[in-house]
Amino acid sequence: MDAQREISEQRLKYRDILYGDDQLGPFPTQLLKRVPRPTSEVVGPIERRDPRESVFARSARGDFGEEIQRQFRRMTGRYPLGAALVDLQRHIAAVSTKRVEVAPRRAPIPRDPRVLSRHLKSLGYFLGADIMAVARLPQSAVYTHRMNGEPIDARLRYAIVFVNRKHEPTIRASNGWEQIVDPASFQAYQRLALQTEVAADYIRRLGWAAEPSHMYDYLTLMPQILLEAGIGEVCRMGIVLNPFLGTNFKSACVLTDLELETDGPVDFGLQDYCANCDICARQCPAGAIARGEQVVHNGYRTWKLNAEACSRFAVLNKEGCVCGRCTKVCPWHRPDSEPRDFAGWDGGLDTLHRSVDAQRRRLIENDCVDPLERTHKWWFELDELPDGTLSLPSDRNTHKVCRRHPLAKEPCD
Ligand code: B12
Ligand code: SF4
Ligand code: SF4
Repeated sequence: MDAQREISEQRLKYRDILYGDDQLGPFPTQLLKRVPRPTSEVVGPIERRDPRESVFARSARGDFGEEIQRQFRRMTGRYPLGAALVDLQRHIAAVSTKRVEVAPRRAPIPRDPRVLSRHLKSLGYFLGADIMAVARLPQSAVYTHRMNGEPIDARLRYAIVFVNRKHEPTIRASNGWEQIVDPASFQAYQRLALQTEVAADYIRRLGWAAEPSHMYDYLTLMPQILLEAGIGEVCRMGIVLNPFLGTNFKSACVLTDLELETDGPVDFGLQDYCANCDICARQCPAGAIARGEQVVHNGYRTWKLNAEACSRFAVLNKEGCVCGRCTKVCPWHRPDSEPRDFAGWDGGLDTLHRSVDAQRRRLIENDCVDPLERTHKWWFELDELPDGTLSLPSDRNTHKVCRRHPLAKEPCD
């Protein structure tokens, strides 16, 4: 059978899902308003970054002193569930070093970029992702080096983006800075690593170059890619907020030179929303989130996070493991954001903003304490000591943090 006839036959076979417009994943991302450029203004060249200069790498290196270095090294493993997740990480890292070669001959599949994008997004949903999107890869989002010092060549043109929600009932039941927070992130990171490793392996078998970029081997800085792929807009926290998930997600991507259709950036009015809201900034126990206006940083306008203050709190917090209080209290993180809540949604921003405003009122009325906190808490509070002994957590922060007003000197409850 000649290649052309084979492709026409495939077109007949897959016409419904791959050639149509049906929604592919659980959320109606196809209804979001697409715009030519991200809503974050770029005013100058964006320099590529080196992950070895991030606050995490610097904490591990000891740039912020011995205490931070020591606490950073045992951060996630201080809690037995975190330690179990860290154990699995070694196996995932071993998988990620074993990459198959790109097949010498390209597979007899349609070459239509739209069909291929729909195919690869469907693959992502099959592997368990919550949202999939495709972006033209901004070269400035590719790190200069891997963590091991190897220089990265930024030649691949597309990024297939994988988004995994952090386990919603758990995040809802936590106050944002307790022991479960980092395990909730690690659980999402591990799923993402497996999804992107499998997808990249598959694309190589089809005959195209593909490189996964995930927590165990980042090639890219994710937020700019998330913006270009239309996963969301940059919020006051300085990271990307998705209209369905808020910031309660983790992400990874597969870089490829397979010609794909891209999704494009979105605008759902977040720049104005965040300009008139500062709940995350007021609720950040480290005072790390900007309360004022956007500033220019590395060639773009953004609300600049005090990364050192955030990381310091996350590492030294004795009453929890890392922190995600900002994610937890943002009104875009709301109870009516399950896929079923968007079943009849027509893409109208009024409906979307009404549900966010309702959550904002609930938060303000309850002083940002979710009624489900405590009642839905399923995890045990335990500390794992370096010799493996488990004990009830006894360490306390030097000043007890108030759950309602984290920046206050004394707790009110
Ligand atoms: C190091 C790191 C941190 C550090 C330092 C971050 C920093 N700003 O320097 C600390 C400890 C503070 C941190 C905290 C958190 N992080 Co973090 N972090 C990372 C990591 C591993 C590397 C980022 C990095 O290299 N930063 C150093 C330099 C490059 O930072 P920067 O120049 O200031 O750029 C920052 C922003 O301006 C923005 N950005 C970058 N380029 C561009 C370009 C444009 C045009 C714009 C508008 C913005 C933008 O992204 C950077 C975010 O760190 C990334 C993973 C990744 N590969 O992207 C996750 C990542 C950014 N973190 C993430 C999350 C969710 C968190 C937390 C909520 C923790 C949690 N519990 O889950 C908090 C949120 C804090 C906050 N309000 O932002 C997610 C964000 C996803 C999203 N929604 O966009 C990421 C992408 C992880 C992932 N795989 O999904 N993190
Ligand atoms: S993760 Fe915690 S410390 Fe960091 S910015 Fe968010 S609320 Fe603040
Ligand atoms: S809490 Fe308010 S200011 Fe902060 S990211 Fe959410 S909407 Fe924006």
